[in-house]
Amino acid sequence: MASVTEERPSVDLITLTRHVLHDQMRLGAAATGDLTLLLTAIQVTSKFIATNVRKARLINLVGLAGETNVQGEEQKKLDVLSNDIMVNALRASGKTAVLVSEELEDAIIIEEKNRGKYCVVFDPLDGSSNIDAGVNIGTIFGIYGIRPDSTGTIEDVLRPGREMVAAGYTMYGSSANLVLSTGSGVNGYTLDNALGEFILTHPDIQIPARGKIYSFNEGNSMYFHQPVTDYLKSIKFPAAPKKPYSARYIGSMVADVHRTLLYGGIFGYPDDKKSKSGKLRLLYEAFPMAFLTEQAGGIATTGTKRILDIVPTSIHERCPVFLGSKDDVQDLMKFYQEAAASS
Ligand code: AHM
Ligand code: MG
Repeated sequence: MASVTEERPSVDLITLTRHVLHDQMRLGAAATGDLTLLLTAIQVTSKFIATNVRKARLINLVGLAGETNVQGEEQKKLDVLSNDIMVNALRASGKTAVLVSEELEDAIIIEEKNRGKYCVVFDPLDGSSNIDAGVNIGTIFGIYGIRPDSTGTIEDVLRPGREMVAAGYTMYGSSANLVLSTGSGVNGYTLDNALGEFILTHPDIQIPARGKIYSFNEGNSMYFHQPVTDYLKSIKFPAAPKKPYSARYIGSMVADVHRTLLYGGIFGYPDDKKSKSGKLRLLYEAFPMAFLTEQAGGIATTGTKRILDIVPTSIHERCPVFLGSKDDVQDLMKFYQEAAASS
């Protein structure tokens, strides 16, 4: 028979706010509490978006923006609504100076009265092609501090990803999972709907050094460059006694990266003969995911260079992405090195 203590629910829940506060207190006087407050604003937006994702089908949130409902009110597509939720909450937090969203062509420079010292780059609802099918989607975000003496300009976000002070995502699936790094490891939190709090459920996430899963959109195979084609062949037709890798591809970066962080393996969205920089956006997709991957002990590369070292030249630029387990990504990189050596 199980003992009473084994059956007791946990009575010491670590909430995201408590965990971040503790993390920031370690910095002593250097921590003003501003980042904690900003992260609090972000987790509130995640709860709000999670609620809307869950009831989307019921309240006509799916479908195209610009449609009108029977009352003649304009319907907002979930990704447009999520963008509005984030912009409003981040502006109102008083902690931001510059916002970059996948949904907005231009960066938002926050007016003086609401201005803080952080810049947030985000994709409010990534994987939107999956919304109508009820497949996992997510919010991705990265945070920079503004440069000394800056009051907030676009230059504050045109900086390498390694200069981010925090990055994370929230995945909206069977539960909402927020995964965050403030630069000292990666932690995962699950939204307890009854409490309305994100609870620490995945402390100190470490990517296994090698996995057994590859995650690429192989529908693009005819466009892939040779190193990618050769690498994929090597994991699908390995020399005995090695076994072939399993394929898993959801088409939602947040879900594919989440699985990669937990189970290991490699996720890739390469550049190819059709898309010379790939598909994924550098600032608010590749950088935050590369930041988390490195913090979890993995590697994130374009195939030839570290993603976090890229200096962006525009806010919506794209970049090739390969990330995941150290050994798997290194194997992929060897194909690029061999191709460079023989050319
Ligand atoms: P989006 O920002 O328009 O949603 O596109 C990004 C998404 C990623 O979540 C995912 O990794 C990728 O696009 C999937 O692309 P594809 O459908 O070409 O495989
Ligand atoms: Mg996106």
